[in-house]
Amino acid sequence: MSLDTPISPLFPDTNTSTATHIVYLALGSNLGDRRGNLAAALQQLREVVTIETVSSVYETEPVGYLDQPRFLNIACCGKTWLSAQDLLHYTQSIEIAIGRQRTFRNGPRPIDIDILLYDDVHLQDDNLIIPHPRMAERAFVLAPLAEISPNVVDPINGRTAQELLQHVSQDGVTRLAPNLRITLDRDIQNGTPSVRVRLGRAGVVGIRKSLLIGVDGQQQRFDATFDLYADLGTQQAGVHMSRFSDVLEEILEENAATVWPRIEILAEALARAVVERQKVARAEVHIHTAYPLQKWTPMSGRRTQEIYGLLAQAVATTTWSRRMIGVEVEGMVACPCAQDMVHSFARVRLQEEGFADDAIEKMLSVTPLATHNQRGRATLVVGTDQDISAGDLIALVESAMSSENYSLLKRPDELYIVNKAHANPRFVEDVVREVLASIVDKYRNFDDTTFVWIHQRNEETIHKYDVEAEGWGTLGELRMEILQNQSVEHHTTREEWFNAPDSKNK
Ligand code: PH2
Ligand code: MG
Ligand code: MG
Repeated sequence: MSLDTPISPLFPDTNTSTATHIVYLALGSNLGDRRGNLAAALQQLREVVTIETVSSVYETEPVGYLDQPRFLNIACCGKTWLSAQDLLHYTQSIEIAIGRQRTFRNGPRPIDIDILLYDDVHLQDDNLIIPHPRMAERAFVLAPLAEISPNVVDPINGRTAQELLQHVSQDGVTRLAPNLRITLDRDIQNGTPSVRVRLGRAGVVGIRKSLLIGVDGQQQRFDATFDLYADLGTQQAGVHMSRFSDVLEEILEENAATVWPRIEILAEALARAVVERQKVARAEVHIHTAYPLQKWTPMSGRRTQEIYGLLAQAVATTTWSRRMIGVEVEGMVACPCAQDMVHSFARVRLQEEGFADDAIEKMLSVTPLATHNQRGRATLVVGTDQDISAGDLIALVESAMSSENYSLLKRPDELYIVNKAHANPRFVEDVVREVLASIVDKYRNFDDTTFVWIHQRNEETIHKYDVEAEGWGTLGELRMEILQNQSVEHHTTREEWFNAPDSKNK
């Protein structure tokens, strides 16, 4: 593909840039669900033809063999990369898939797909003649064709579709509808609910998409999960659930040429688009994805892929929007309390064994002392307009643990991290405090309104329960406590931060 060909972040392998042949097709159906059959045929054609225009739907009296139901006929045009013969084979496979039994010429059929024109090719193969040999005499072909392309020329006789149409009788050909959809007379979601009360969040959760994120040369494919919510006022029965996926599809496609640089910017754009499309006062979007990083094991220097979590959250209203970026990190945490008891116990035992006090102190200072260990799971979220590196956040959380952990460890690596963890015992609260202090230290130039939330759960080994600690606030509040030593009674919560446009850090 040439460099200036936009590569879709959603569909990087589509053939659209090689679809160069212009084709005109006629479709007809007079058995079963005629609209459904035509729609199914178009849907399958889209696999090989970039369909550009589809005509209105015409209801037509049968031509040729008369004792059969009326047809629905449409015409469409588009571009394909297939040869005429390959396209014929493909249309025949669609006809079979949609249930056409070979009956007799001009007989009834659930679907018939005819190639009318292929570039300005003249073709006289045994199985395929282009232009379609009977198109010039058939109003059920010419009416829809002239509608979408009045000036397209039949290369045999040099006449346009419009001219050809004027030379045939249009009796028995009626334009039925602008498209295959039937008009739905009600829109339940737009109705008023019987209980009038605001619902803060209604939406779709767990939409999955594989997409490219990153700047030039640093793009990475992510399998992301999206949750999209709208704030539902008192007057509307329901959100339009399908519009959420529409918005997602559109936003991702709209930026086909650029690729989203950062996941939280995508979340913010989605939240804005939901507000607009759902016509609501407020929308919220969450994105979650695994985030693989390449690491080296500490002693053996082996390459290992470690999986972290990457998340983004955004809120938008009609006038403002803001976003957060977050990471999920696992690490190893060694308990300082049990280690201290082991320390006292070891001193007593060494005394009982007759060692001198100064020898005991020396031994205790060089020997790693046992304690119970847990696997800590941290989530850190930062709300800011600044460009912030997820890798930095991961490193910051990882170094707040007693030790990082790895999916690949050779024996010398194991010894290294066990020693490292036992030299850095931490309570779950210590890890959380350490993260807050590191954030304050690292992001000195960030505005006071920057938001931080850190949560850690330790999966305890000596208990049947887990332990948790959580801290949050604006950088302003955290700085007051950590740097100024002044206690701040109330720390801004995530909800408050997402609802306070006045403190928005612009
Ligand atoms: N197709 C035929 C024969 N006759 N008549 C109408 N009205 N519409 C058709 O699509 C049609 C037909 C053979 O393919
Ligand atoms: Mg036909
Ligand atoms: Mg046919």
